[in-house]
Formats: sequence, structure tokens, C-alpha cells
Amino acid sequence: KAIGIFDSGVGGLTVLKEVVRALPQEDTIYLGDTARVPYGTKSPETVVRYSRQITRYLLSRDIKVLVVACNTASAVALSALQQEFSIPIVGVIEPGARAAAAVTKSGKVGVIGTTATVASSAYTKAIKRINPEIEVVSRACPLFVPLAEEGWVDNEVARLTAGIYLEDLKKHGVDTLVLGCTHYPILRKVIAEVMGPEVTLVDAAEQTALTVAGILAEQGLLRPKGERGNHHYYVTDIPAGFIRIGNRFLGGDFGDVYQVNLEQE
Ligand code: DGN
Repeated sequence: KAIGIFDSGVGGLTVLKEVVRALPQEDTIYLGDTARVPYGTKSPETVVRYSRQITRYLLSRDIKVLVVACNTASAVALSALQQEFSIPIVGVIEPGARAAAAVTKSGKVGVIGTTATVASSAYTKAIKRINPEIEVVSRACPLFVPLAEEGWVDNEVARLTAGIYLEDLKKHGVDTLVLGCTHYPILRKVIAEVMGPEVTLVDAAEQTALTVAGILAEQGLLRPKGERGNHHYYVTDIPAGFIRIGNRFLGGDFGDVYQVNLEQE
């Protein structure tokens, strides 16, 4: 059985990359809902409906654990999915929040994400659940998504955009910054440059992969080390754009990508 991972599009490949790094022996099935991206601007009902369809599809492909790599879907659909389906389902928000709460010394944590994720306060609530004393300052950075997709991750435009977005968080004196969107790890270098060496960046992708590894180990579902997993990719629109941007996200060729029509499933 494989690890199922889904995102609204290509961004969740940053989570897949970390899952493969942590668990190279596991098979993965990735679904990017490229026909219906972005989720960030849609109502929770719609995002829940899409997430259900995707989960049913991935379950039909025999998965043992599901990773909701999209922050928006994690924020609005995770509990509905967990109630409806019996396999373990991991979102990206809880692991990121846990890591941030563990890392901060000053008790001031910054969170950046899409407009929808920041509006949901999901990270703030998750961090406060762990430690109510922690002060959380969040900021939506919507322009980071097109910059990452365009590959403008290490130039003047990226630096300037990061400078403007992150100014307030810097002034606030946060010592920890959660990269709360699938695309932001791609911009890690400029974000780190702007925030300075005293701020620790928490990558929700990395922490999510470790959570998945923990669950599989706990349930005795890990494949033996030393094997090399197979990776399958499905998208809901034609694969061309996904392959172009995905190669950049994964840093190399990642094989065949198939189109699937979820409405017919
Ligand atoms: N995958 C989305 C997220 O992590 O919030 C970003 C892209 C989108 O759907 N807006």
C-alpha cells in the first residue's frame, strides 16, 4: 500500500519531496487538483467536497495513509475527512504548529500563508492549543505563490516582495516563522535573508513528513528500509503545466503524470 498525498495543485510536491526524503522505501500516489486550483478563494463547503472526492479516489488506489498537503484543505476539510474515512489522515497545520511551539524561545511566532489560510486562523488556533502563552502574528503573502511557480525565487523582485511582506513580522520580534503554504519552502532562501539569522524557519512540509513516518511506525505499516519506492502522479487538468512547474519544485525529472477525471469517479 502507498502513501496518498493531495494538494490543490503543484505546491504539495514540496511535501511529497520531504515524505520521500524521510521514507525513501515507500510508494507514493500524488494527486494535484490542477483543474480546480486555487482552493484558497473557494468556500469551505466546496473545498470539503473536492477533498472528499480526492480521498475516495486515492482510497480506490489502495493507500494506507493520506496526507492533505494543501494548507487550505487542511484548515477547512481535515476534520470532515477524518470523521468519514478510517485510514490515518495527516494535515500540514498541526505538525507545523507543533514544531513552531517547540522551537520558539521568545514566545513570539510568525505565520505566513495564503489569504484563506491566514483568514481561517487555523495555525494560530493550533499553536495556542499547544501553548496559549505563545503570541502568534500572521501575514498573508499571496504573491509568493506566483513567484514560486514562475521560478522567481532568488532575484530582486522576490527579495523586494519578501521585504515588504515580512517587515511587520520582523518588527514584531518573532524568533520563529512558520512557512504555512505549500509554495513557500521554494522561497526559503530569500525569506531567511529578509528575516535574518536569529529567526528559525519552520517548514510544515518537513514536520508533516516526520509525522507520517511516526504514524506508519506506530501502526507497523512501514516498508523495510533499503527498498526504493515507486511514485505515481495524477492531475485533474492536462499535465503540461504541472510537469513544467513540478520539475522545478522537485528539482528534477519526476516521471509520468496521468490525467484523471474525478467527476467520473
Ligand atoms: N496549496 C495551497 C496552500 O498550501 O494553501 C496554495 C495554492 C492554492 O490553492 N491557493
